[in-house]
Amino acid sequence: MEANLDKSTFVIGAGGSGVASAELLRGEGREVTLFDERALEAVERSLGRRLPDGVAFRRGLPSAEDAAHAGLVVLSPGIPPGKLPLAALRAASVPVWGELELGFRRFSGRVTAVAGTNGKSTVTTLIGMMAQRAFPRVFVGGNLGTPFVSASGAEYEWGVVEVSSFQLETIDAFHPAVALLLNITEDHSDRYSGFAAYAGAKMAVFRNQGTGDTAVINADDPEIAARAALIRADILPFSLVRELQQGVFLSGDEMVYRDGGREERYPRAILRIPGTQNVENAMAAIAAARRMGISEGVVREVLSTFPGLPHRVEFVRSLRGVSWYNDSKGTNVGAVLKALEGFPETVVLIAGGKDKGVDFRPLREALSRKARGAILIGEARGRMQAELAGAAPLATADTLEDAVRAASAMAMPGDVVVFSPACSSFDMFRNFEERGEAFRDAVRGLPE
Ligand code: UMA
Repeated sequence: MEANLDKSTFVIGAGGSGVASAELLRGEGREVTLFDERALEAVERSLGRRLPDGVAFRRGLPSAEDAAHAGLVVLSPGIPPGKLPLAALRAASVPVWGELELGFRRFSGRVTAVAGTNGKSTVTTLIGMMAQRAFPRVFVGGNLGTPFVSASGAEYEWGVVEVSSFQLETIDAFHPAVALLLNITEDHSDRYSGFAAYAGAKMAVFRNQGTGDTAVINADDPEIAARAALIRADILPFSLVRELQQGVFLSGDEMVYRDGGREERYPRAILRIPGTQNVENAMAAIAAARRMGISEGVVREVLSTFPGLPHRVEFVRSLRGVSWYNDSKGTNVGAVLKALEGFPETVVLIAGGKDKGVDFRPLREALSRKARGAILIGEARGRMQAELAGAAPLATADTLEDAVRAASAMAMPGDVVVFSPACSSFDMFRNFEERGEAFRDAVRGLPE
């Protein structure tokens, strides 16, 4: 379905994606109405600025009657498509594109897209740093923070874009030359009808690929393996446990890259980012970067200097033999499991936050094996306590500061305390960054 550009464009959601989309379309001379369920004052307060000139604002979402007046709908990722009058829009032949789709249609270069429940931001940043050293003009962003639409209007060779399942729900022509799927574990159960729907949204990253394109997939992930037959691109897998003739795998202390008869070896020890999850992230980045034509030397240089992202199993402080880590970006169960497995030490876990409706029981086995105990906070703490009872000693706390004090009392010298919430932050904080900063402050405030 093609957009009717003589009619008004409805941009739904006035956050970062919506405002960047509205600005772009307005700049192209379109008539734009921005919709949001919050009042204009609240929207502008959180944006920290006025809406762009010439953009009309309407509180609420479009009704079925509005559909006939639109030529195109651009949807922000945080708003479920089901909140729109989809049948009326379809009847009026109005396409519904996500911000990712709009960004792709306006982008001048080739695209590498990074999808997966966990590791996306780290892998996007790694590939982005490699690409920026190899090519003069590279855009790095997407779900990572800078909306993809903001890349339009400039010339780029490559875009390295983190893509969420929310964004992938509303693609049409989006076609990455290199697409990565790092893993699929349960997340966002408050948005999807079931795991199959969530996994299906992630697999859409490969939908428009064909011969000549590259799909980098985690060969160890059973959910991806079960769906790999859907992929038409050339598959370059990575594995921690299996030797591959084609792909990247861990062999002893080396990450081995094999592609078309060529072999390169990257020592694991060059990585500054800790844990086996980061070996996977590095292998995914090697596969994508080499396929993008980035040299082996640049790949090595970035792998050996990248210090990791803030709020991603980030070291905060060592106090009385206890090491404290901030993993505020660990917003789902799979992320917590990866964080726990990444530490050889005994762990005290601080977790909890906004309840996304996921099953917390997959944490039980790792907690019983690795944890001295867990302190639970936030809206989800009651359900977490019920689902994790008996796996490890559990306590609850009303605030993050109280949780830090309780963890400090529980931890023994040689332990690690990690704040890896398995939940989003929106019950107590504005976002995961603010929550991670609050954790760091509380930890730094512990008396010597
Ligand atoms: N809104 C409504 N009705 C709703 C939901 C939201 O009116 O039902 C309005 C809100 O009042 C707000 C606006 O929509 O004004 C927010 O839109 P949005 O939630 O799409 O957020 P943006 O600010 O546009 O940010 C989005 C991504 N957010 C989400 O997917 C929820 C950001 O990812 C992304 O960085 C940004 O676009 C740029 O591409 C954040 C995220 O949490 C980090 N992503 C999820 C994740 O990583 O797990 C998917």
